[in-house]
Amino acid sequence: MATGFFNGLNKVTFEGADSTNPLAFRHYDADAVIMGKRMEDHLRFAVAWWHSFAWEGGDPFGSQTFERPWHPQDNMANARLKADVAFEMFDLLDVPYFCWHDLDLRPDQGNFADNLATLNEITDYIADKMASAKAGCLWGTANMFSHRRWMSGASTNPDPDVFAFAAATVKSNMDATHKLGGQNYVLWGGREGYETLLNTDLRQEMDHMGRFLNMVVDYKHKIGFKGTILVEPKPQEPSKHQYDFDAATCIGFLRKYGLEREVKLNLEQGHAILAGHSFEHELAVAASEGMLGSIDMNRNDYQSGWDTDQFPNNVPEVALAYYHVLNAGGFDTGGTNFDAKLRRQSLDPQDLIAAHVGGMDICARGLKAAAAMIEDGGLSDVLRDRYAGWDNPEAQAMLGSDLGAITQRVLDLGINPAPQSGRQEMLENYVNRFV
Ligand code: XUL
Ligand code: CO
Repeated sequence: MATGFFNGLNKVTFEGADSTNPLAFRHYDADAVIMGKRMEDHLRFAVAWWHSFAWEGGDPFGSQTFERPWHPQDNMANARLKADVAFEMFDLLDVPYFCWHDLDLRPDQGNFADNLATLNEITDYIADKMASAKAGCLWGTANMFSHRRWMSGASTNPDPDVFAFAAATVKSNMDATHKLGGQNYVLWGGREGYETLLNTDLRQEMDHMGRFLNMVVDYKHKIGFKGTILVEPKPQEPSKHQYDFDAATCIGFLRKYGLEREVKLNLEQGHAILAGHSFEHELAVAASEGMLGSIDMNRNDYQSGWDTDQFPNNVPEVALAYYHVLNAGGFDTGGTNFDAKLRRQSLDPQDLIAAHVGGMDICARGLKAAAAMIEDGGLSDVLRDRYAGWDNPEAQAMLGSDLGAITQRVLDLGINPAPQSGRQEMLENYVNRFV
């Protein structure tokens, strides 16, 4: 039976670029083929359960602004109602995926046995709904940052009992993700870091985190989970310093603990900005190591210095992001999860739909621009020409040589390099032709 939450709203359809309907797609045409693949299969959109259904509109200065029929979120009846509404929204948007934390689906029960029982109960309920729905699970994860038990970390907690609680929690969430046919399992370490080094043994905490992640990978193989294990870099917030600072830091960590072939990265636009990078930097770093797994698409405020999780709306940024995704071969098990929330004044059900429609359309525009740049080949030509000197066998031979022999070569040939223009403005103008 319909909940009536989205009463009066119809399934969103593609109406083309000239449409003025605010609740229609103007660019996202799921079946349109781009570079040999349907748009839906390129973008693999997912709705985030936490921002769309669990977040109540609070900020540091005020609490809840949203009033939803599934409030208060402290009982299983309302958890089921929330799931009913979620699936109505997935259907209205025709999205192929959703993502969740255990805590978004049902309230924390205060002890592990009841957490396990209620997680199984709500994910059975969701599995039933999935049987007659299009939307599948892109990824699941455990919220190991909200409850006070996690305040000093989960796998990095100085208290071994918290490590144990974290291990049991991740196991139960991997089981639930597997049951729902999840394509990936994510670990974001919001409290895996520190507030002050005065009370922190950084080396021991990182060793425990590395050991923990190895147990996660072992368990994935034990249960035959075919999805990808993903870690999600973010430099700070909620911890002052988080160990998974950025893509490069995570890659070094994964190599140190022998996980570089088992774990990939879930990269988020806003987290890149917080780390002082651009999103395309993070994507390019991960792709260069074959570790680009999935993306959390959103937009960060460039002034606030905080994680604002806004819906994306900047075509040039999004186009460059998908340029790197496409160059890396596109998504395999990954996808585009909207880790984005409404502004707290956007109270109405239709704001939820409009936010996703806009986000999906921006991503579609970005994807089309990225594909056009790749098909045109202008940027790859520039790279080829810029590094062409290295095609020379004598240049290649230097890489197997040594400093003394290279010095002799500089003297013998009188090598004196002539600087070449990097042509940055011309390249920026080139990109603007496509966005
Ligand atoms: C927090 C964040 C998380 C992860 C999943 O900044 O991005 O929602 O995506 O735990
Ligand atoms: Co995220």
